[in-house]
Amino acid sequence: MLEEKVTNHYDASDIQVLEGLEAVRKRPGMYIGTTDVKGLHHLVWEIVDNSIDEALAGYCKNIEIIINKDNSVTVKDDGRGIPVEVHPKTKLSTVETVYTVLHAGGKFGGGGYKVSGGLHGVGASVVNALSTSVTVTVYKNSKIYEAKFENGGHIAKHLTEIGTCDANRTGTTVTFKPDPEIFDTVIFDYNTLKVRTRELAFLNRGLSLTLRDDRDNEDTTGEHFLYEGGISEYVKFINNGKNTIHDNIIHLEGEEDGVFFEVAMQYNDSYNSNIYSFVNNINTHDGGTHEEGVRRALTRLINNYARKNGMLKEKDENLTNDDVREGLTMIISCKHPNPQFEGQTKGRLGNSEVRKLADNVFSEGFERFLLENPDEAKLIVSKAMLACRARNAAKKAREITRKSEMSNTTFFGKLSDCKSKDPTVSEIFIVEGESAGGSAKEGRDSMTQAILPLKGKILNVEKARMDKALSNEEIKSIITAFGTSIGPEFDISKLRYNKIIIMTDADVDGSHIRVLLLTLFYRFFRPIVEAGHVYAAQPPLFRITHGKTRKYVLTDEEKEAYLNSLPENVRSRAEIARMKGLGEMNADELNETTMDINKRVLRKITVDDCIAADAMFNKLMGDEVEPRRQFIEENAIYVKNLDI
Ligand code: 1YM
Repeated sequence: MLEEKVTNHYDASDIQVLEGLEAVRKRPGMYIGTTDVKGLHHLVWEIVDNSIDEALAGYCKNIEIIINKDNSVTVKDDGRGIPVEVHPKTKLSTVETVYTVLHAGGKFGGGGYKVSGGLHGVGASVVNALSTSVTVTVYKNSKIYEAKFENGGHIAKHLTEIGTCDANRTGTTVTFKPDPEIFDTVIFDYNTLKVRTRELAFLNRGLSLTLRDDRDNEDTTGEHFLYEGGISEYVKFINNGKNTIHDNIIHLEGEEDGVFFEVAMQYNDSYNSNIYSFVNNINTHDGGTHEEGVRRALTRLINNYARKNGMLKEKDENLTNDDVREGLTMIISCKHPNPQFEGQTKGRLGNSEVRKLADNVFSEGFERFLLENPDEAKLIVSKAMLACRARNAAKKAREITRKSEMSNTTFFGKLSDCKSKDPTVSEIFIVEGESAGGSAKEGRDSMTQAILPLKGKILNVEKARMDKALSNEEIKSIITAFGTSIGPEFDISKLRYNKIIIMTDADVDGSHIRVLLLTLFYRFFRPIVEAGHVYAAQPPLFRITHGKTRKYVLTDEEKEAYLNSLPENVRSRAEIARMKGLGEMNADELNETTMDINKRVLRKITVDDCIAADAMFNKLMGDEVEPRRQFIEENAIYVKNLDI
């Protein structure tokens, strides 16, 4: 009788549970954003977030993430272990409740708050809903407990004691296998997991995170990430390989009413800034009050210092936010019990009290730094003053650019524009070399295709300020052709082409030019890249002729595959020519292989992770030659998404 009652109860709660999880399966996007590869990796972070919460509460020191042979993922922590007692409302164990009831999580913990990112505690049940199997093991009270779920969250095994363990062993281990019916792909990418795992280690100092890939080799111990210096070490990591203008990284922190705020910074001698901010370990890519507080204080303090020490005279204009951030690498991290995320992508912190906290903590600490380190202070201020001068010079240069743009057409340089003035159908080919430019001009559809030949290598903007870039002829013609202007006047709505297509040779030189162009776009036209307007053309590497048939292929592999597909007697007589470069192709050939919208292969260039991209651009464009060389030779440009 008693047993029947219990069973009945489970049935009832099962139904409720499944309704909740069914909603997640019906609209996964609402819970994890997307069901592409990004959404897939999101599942890992939902589980890891629970471990990080446990670490932030002070109970967990080690977290391990393992990609298993079958592409399931295991996350282990040494926290207290998810509570195992029966939950009064659901009559299920708390473990099962957390994994099957939407909006469980924090409510069941009692006291304290969750400060890590994620879905406010609904993460575990969402992961369960989107997995074919989940196993949760809890080590607690000298016992080992296990619960299993299958096919989108159905309880397959209620929480059961399966053994005993040392009294001091506690923790939670979760293994889940994403549902291939939900996700476009269920193959985890090691590097994606690595970048974020490392970031979590930087953002949570003293916490040890280990990542291991068991798919090809079970003997590896994985990679360990543990940073006692926290975000200071993040700054050091980003500045690695750059010339810093002061040795010590400035690290400031403070807390008020349960809100913790910290910032780490160091200037290098480059002209770009790398400022990244986080709230509860989530990247606030659109900034917010924590960033504003720091920015306001930084600009005010540097101006005050410059005036007090006679570096800025009375008649001089104030340094701007942009001036004082040139060459600045900065990480801002805020842990907030009740963050308000704003904006369309929820990438902005809105809590107004944080502005003041950030300003106070930063101004107090940074003022002390300036006073105690006068040599470094002068270097920092001088750099901002140089930036100010360059900004004014660039403004003049842009004005000249705009004037000549309006007054004559010669300013378009060597641009052969298309006839259409409709940006939605127009495209521009940026072509390496004038001879290739000639063939491209002949082979194009002049209605919609514009050609801009580049004379030689364009300036490396990673190493040049905007004023210098603006005096470079190639860059000037690109800016004019695009129509968007750059810097403060940049306006993407004025973009004159829907597709910007980089057309370079399939050799080392071509790759180099392509990287220089990508750097230019990334630094000066980032919204254009983000909006998906930039492509790389893929000129063929081989021409295979047999009889009257001509076939162009892009890679050695394709060549082999194509030859193997031919009957033996045809294959033996096929002629294979290696295409020497764009300049060697005649107009028809170029049109057929690279420009004709029905036949060509384009690769879309994206910047989906600014931090990763920046690290790569620095490797490519920074002072160290060897990694650059190696990269260019491997020719693996930051391009993906085949678009035919
Ligand atoms: C590998 C995933 O989930 N660890 C984890 C989760 C919890 C706790 C400890 C925990 C929290 C609390 C008390 C509390 C969770 N507990 C809950 C709930 N790792 C992983 N480690 N005791 C243990 O918040 O008070 C949800 S998550 F709701 F049951 F308390």
